[in-house]
Amino acid sequence: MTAKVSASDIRTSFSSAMSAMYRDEVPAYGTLMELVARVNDETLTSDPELKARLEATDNLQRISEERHGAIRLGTAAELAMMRRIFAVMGMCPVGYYDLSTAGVPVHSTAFRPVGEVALKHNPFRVFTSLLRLDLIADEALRNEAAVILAERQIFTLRAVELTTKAEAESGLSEEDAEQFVAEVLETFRWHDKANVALSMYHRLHDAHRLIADVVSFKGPHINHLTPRTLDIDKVQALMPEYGIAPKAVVEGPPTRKCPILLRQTSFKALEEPVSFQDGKGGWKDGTHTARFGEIEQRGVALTPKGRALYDKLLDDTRKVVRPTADGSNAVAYEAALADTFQAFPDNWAAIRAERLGYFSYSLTEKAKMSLPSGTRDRDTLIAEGFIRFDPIVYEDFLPVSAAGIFQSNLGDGAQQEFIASPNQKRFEADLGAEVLNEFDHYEGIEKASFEACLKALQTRAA
Ligand code: OOG
Ligand code: NI
Repeated sequence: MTAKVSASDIRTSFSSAMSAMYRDEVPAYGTLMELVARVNDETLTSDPELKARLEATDNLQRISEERHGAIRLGTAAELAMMRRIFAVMGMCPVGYYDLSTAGVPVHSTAFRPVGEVALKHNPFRVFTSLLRLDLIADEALRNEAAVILAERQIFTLRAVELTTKAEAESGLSEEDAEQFVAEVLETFRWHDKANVALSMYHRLHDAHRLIADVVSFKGPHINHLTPRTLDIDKVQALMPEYGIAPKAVVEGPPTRKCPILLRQTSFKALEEPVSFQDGKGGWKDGTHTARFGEIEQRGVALTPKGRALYDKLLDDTRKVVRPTADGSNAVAYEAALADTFQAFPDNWAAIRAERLGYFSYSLTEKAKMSLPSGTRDRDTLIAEGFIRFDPIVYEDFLPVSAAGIFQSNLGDGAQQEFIASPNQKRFEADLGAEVLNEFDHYEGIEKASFEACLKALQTRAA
């Protein structure tokens, strides 16, 4: 039997192949990567404490390679197959996001690695949405769209074969893994020839721009790829200097000393030439706007209590000022956000003491030289300097932010109302699996880290 490549190694190859392809397809993504690398270097140089913490927790390495992408799928069968493909790369569906409330006719999950080891190896994630034709009022159009989607095949035959083989043999050989990456990449490729006629495209587009984006093409082109920055305000400020126009406001929490959850900003989608079918076997020129750039800064994962506080403060802010698409009230929004979030403690000790965030525990240098006096109490061990705590990175997404990212790329006048109709059960039936609850996952990591500390102390005491 030939040796198998680990799922994490396949994921790493895939993530870098995807990055190379997107850089080729969307040059502004390459520019953004350069800018992010520069800002990250500068941030680490000017903040030795941050650098030391990232090194101590083995998290420094992953940051320059870290990114997430997003795709939008059309059918349940596509979603189910996508799940099997991501599983070969060690990526599981985590979380359920209902975006109908925000005027986007999709619901989503994030495929990502779980567990500390896999995350440190490579935390590549793909925010994956499924189009909800059930939210489209026009029944005739709904049926036509369903027919078009049912006919397309977004996966290569070989990608499906290799996935089946990986499932049967619990992994892939090096040669198969290499081919698997190349074949799966095809699904994410941009197609400049549409699947439909221009008139159909316009009808879909009039129903909702997102429907046109999903139904008109042969495959679910990757629509953005997002590097992680250590200072999003700096990148946002420098973007114009690099010839990139950022969206008006950064999504998520305000600037803080201790970052929480996730902050994101993006640049507007590009209008790209596309050929549409003319119904006579030829092509007709048109354009489509879908692909954009985004950056993110990640902070501590919040407990349900912390998340409830975050949601409340964001909601309170938006009652005062709701950011408009044209950015005309950006300054007022940022001021209101900063003001409201005064209520969220901004030092790690308080965030931990109030059980607002998740932390991982590890032994200090002191604990390696001397032993505590038998106590197993966490707070005492921390107070006496035997155990240190570090924030656990939030690895997921935020529905309000995701909606803001979607909206900033839907263009003016695209605001549309849908009846809120979260349907996680339906999504999971289509997916063919349940999505993992993110809170349970973070809690497990926190608990395991503390138990490992106790075990190490006990072993040495014995
Ligand atoms: C996905 C938007 C959500 C994020 O970072 O919140 C997202 C999409 O536009 O398909 O990627
Ligand atoms: Ni994104």
